[in-house]
Amino acid sequence: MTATEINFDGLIGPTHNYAGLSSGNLASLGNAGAVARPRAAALQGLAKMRRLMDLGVDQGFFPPPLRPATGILRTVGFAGDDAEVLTSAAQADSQLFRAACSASSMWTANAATVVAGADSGDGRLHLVTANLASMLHRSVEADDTYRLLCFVFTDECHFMVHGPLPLGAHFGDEGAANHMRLATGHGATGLNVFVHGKPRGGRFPERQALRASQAVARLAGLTEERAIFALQAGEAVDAGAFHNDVVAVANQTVLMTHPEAFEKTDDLYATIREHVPGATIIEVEDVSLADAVSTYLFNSQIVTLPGGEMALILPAEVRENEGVWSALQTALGRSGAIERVEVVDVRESMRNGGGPACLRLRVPVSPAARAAIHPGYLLTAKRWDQLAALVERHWPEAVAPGDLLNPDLWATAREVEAHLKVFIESAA
Ligand code: SUG
Repeated sequence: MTATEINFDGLIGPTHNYAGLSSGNLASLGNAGAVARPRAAALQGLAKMRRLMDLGVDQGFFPPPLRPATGILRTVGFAGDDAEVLTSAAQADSQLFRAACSASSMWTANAATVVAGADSGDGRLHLVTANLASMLHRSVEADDTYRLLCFVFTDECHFMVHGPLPLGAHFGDEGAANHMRLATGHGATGLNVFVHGKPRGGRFPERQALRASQAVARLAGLTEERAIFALQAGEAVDAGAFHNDVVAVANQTVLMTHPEAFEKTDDLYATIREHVPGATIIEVEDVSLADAVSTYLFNSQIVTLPGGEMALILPAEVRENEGVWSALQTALGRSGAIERVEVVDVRESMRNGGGPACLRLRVPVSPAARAAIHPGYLLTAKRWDQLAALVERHWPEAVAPGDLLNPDLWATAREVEAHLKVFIESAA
């Protein structure tokens, strides 16, 4: 089967802010209370999308759900009109209120786990919505995400969209951030590597439950030879790798990883080599876990370009750390598998612990499946220009913590939602 990959990036919403909501995410905690720049953030994200489009890679986007999310606040007993709900929630429980304001849906690597049609039990692409149960603000995303995915991927001949797993943290599921697919091509059958944590008394929460990964594999109909489950190294989680994509990234036959990313590294490498012909494992040596986390070297995207060569899309923080940059050059030079390196600036997202790879959900599709995707969520150069113009015109320049209580920001968010609806419908 021929297939290509579409990256669906989360468009960063107008309430982007630094609320310090994610335990175990050092950037989120370190920048709590700082002033955020939603317009710059969204434009940085869009510039990354455009860079990929200019490289010939297919690009889509997911709009931000409306925030603050009054629905969740009503569910837990706040009443009145929207302004009353928000004001009383802010007074009664400021953390819950900030959770309802978060623009965290931007990190679409956590929206769902995507299982390719070439691997699934029924030949369709499966998307299992992530429940994001371990962080309050992220769990708010799941229902909106499910609705969105059903809308974008409606055609049941090609797609099967699953709702979020039930039972909360017992089935904590963080989506594609803990899933890697290795295969000789996007359309070839591959090996799905599900990386998970386990409660072991470390410093930080371990967000992905093994049971959740097993459930995702089961729902997608993956057979035993198509799925492997690997435990994340406890040291990596303690160093701030709250998702596997902070310490490892894969594309087709290439796995680029920190040597201390996994608990049973040798077993994992052996399984990959056994199942994926021509597998290349690039261990980047001489980078501490602390530097991997602060630069997000492994939160880069590896993409296949139309000519077949691979490119690495890196955050600017990697280029600025001489030691990490030179370790990367050595590793890339040794393997020869990745021909091109592109540096992108996504600093506003990075300051909340989200690098280039966090901002995108990978969707491998056949030409027929691609044609069945709602066109409003796919980008062309012209539609990218229109989207960037909307951001320039409507997104606030700055959001400080106190601004989350300002009704003007809530009104701006509603206007943005209405403009995006029109933009999406205009493509249909
Ligand atoms: O879940 N940060 C996100 C970052 C997600 C990164 N995603 C991947 N690694 N795939 C998180 O921790 C911070 C929000 C705040 O503190 O305001 C936040 O949610």
